[in-house]
This record gives sequence, structure tokens and C-alpha cells, in this order.
Amino acid sequence: MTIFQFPKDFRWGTATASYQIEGAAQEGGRGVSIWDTFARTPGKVFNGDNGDVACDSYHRYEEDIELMKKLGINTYRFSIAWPRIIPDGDGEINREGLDFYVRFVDALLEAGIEPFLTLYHWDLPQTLEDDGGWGNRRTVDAFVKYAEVIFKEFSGKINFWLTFNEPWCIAFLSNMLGIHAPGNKDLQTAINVAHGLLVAHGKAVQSFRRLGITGQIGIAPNVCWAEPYSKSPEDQAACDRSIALNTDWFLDPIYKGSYPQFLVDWFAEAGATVPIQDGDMEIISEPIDLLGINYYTMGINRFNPEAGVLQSEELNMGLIKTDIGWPVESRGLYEFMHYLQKYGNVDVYITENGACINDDLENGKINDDRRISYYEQHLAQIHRIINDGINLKGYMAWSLMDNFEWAEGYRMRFGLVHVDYRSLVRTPKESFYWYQNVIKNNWLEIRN
Ligand code: GCO
Repeated sequence: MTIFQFPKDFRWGTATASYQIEGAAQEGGRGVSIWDTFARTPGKVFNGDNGDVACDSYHRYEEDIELMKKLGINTYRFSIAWPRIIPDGDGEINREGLDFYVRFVDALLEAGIEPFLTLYHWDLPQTLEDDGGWGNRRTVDAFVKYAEVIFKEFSGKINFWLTFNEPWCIAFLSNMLGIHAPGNKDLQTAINVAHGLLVAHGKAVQSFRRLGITGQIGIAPNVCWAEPYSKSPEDQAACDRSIALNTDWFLDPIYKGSYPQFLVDWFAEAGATVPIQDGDMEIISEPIDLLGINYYTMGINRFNPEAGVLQSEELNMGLIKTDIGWPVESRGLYEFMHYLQKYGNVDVYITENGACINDDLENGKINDDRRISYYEQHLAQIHRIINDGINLKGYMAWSLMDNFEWAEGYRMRFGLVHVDYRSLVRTPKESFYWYQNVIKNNWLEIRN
């Protein structure tokens, strides 16, 4: 048996996102988001599922907070639905929507749980998308206005802020690969979206400073770690492109004030350019305080001219996979955290990490041992990373409960708590009790 002790002030948490758990889509004055529209478009989401009801957390948040208390987390990451705050994107403020989050944040604080707030986890007001979305500066300005409403309302209560969750997904998964809302399939559109959201991020951080808001602010990219299939320079270059498009494409502008040139050149070959306006890079590189990192899996990649715009093909290496098909490989997290040191030893929180394991209730229990094993491996790496002197300060498991898994609908379950989508009954899984124990001890015991 091996014991890994964690630092005294380590943050243990879970994460969720508004559209995935709230439901109540037509209540409280909420406007329509691009995910409402996308989910209603035939063929986009598995089984035609949508977030109209989801986990009904809009009504059941007190029950959810009871679960968090039982779990023992000291931090909870959640996101605010912009269409609840400004239903048509940049018009009137909807006090009813704001009040919902005031009640929620107060209840978290009352429970002794630190709220970790994400401003944008993908539910863009549809009106803004109709007018060109993130590629239009109107959306950028509307985001800053929305962010300022939230900053002012929650200053003094929130100490941890994130502007955007997974910029690669917002830009490329949603606008080049077409898998997420709004579902465009165009490289230039994706690059425009990426640039628009970076400018929005920078402007929001500038407002945060100007308004003297409490706490620290940053952004949460998702990591794609990739290792080359062979020693050939082509395979290594393919991996470099995959890694860089997820992280460097966003973090270089923020930390260095410029895009990674090798990718700019690569995209130029494909006929796409970044629509940089005067002053943009100064805005984007406004210093931030922390980074959120979302990590799930890694790939073994090779160069293949047929493999999309990056010509980087992920190979099936026969590794153990979670039920969504992602290889279980914690090593990529370790490697990536060292790679990240090129930006300096910045404060990092793992803002998402978890496994899709679709085990269901059997005799009133969910024996999700494969999820426990996934968490064990990743927490062991995190312990190693901290021991290497890297400023990794907290860990948020994805997710507190099963929820709407975007294009996969409800069939893919990532929760520590099982949700019966008919009755909306919540049942803690075995992994919940396992995590509860880790948090209580502040150490990880490896079974061997
Ligand atoms: C994400 C997503 C989550 C997903 C999770 C599992 O940020 O990718 O924030 O919403 O549910 O990653 O795919």
C-alpha cells in the first residue's frame, strides 16, 4: 500500500456547467442559447436529447449542495448561463436570472464551499450567433458587458474566475469539425471565433482589473497531449500541431502576445488567416492570475495527409478505454504540466478530469470501480506533479453528477452521482464514497 499526502491547502472540488445540469430552459426569463437550437436540429445530438430538463438543478440546487457537503469538497466549479442574465445577448439585464445565481452562490458560501465561477461554458445567446457569433465584434463587446454585470454582482463573494471553458472546443470542435453548436465546418470561421473569444477574454480581464474585482482570473483550455507513433520528424510535427492547436494557440497570445508562428504558417497554406486588428494582441495579453486545465486523455499520433486540416491522425493503440472511447492514460497529464512550464510556473487548477463509465444501478448501488481506478491513476500523477515543484493548487473532478454530455446526449455518464433522468433521483456511486475518503484524509491510498 502506498500513501500520497496532498498539501494542506489543496483545493478538492467537482465541476459542472449550466446547460448540462440546470434544465428550466424556458423559466426565469432565460433566453435561447445556441445549444437549445443545436439540440433541436435533427441529427446533431444523440437520441435527439436536449438540456430542457437535464438534472433540473435550477430547482434542485439545494439538494445538490447537500450532496457536495456530504462529499466534503471545499470548492465547486460551475458556470453561469449568459442567456439567463441577458436573454437576447446584449439588451436588458434579467434580474430574475441574476437572482438565481445569487441564491446559489450564497448557499454555497453558507455551506463553506468556495465557488469557482466560469463565465462562458458554451451557451451563447442565439441572437448573437445569428449576427455572426464570436466572429463579430458585437459578440465580443456583449461578452464584456455581460462579464461586467457578473463581476459587479459577485465581487466580494467569488475568489476564482474563469473567462472561457475550453476555447479549442468553442472555436474548432464547434466551427471547423461541426460536432458542437453552432455546427459550422469551416477553418476560417473557427479561426475567427478563436480570435474573437481571445479578444473578449482580454477585454474582460482588463475590466476585471479596472473595476477592482476581488479574486483571481484566468482561462481553462483543454489539453490534447500527443506522442509520436514513430521517431520520424513528420510524426513529431503532427503531434506538435495537435498539442499546439488546443493550448498554445490560446496561451501564446495570452502569455506572449503572439500566435504560434508555425501554426499560423500551416493555416496560411490552407488559405486561412487570423483577423488581427490594431491593438488586439495587447488586449489579449493582459496578464492573468491562474490557469484551469481540463485533461481527459492523450493520443499516439502520426502524420497522415488525409487526417483533417492538421494532418495528424490519432491511432488506436489498443489501450483500455472509458465508455466514450477515450484511452485511459494519465501520463499525458504529467507530460503536459511540464510542457506548460514554458509559460512560467503559473498557478494551475485541474478544472476538469474524469471518466465516462456507464455503469448503472444494480441492487441500489453503482459499482463504478473503473471510474475509481481512473481517478486513482490521475491523482497519483497530480501528486507527482506537485512534488516536482509545479504550482498545481487544486483538483476538480468532472463531474459531480451525470449530466447532458453535449452531442452524446444523456447516454454518456461522467458523474460521481448517478442521475435517473426520469425520476431525477440522485444516487451517489461507489466512486463518490471513494472520493469522499480521499478528501477527508487529504491523501490518496493506492491499492496494490
Ligand atoms: C468540457 C466539457 C464538459 C464535458 C466533459 C466530458 O469542458 O469538455 O466542459 O462539459 O462534459 O469534458 O466530455
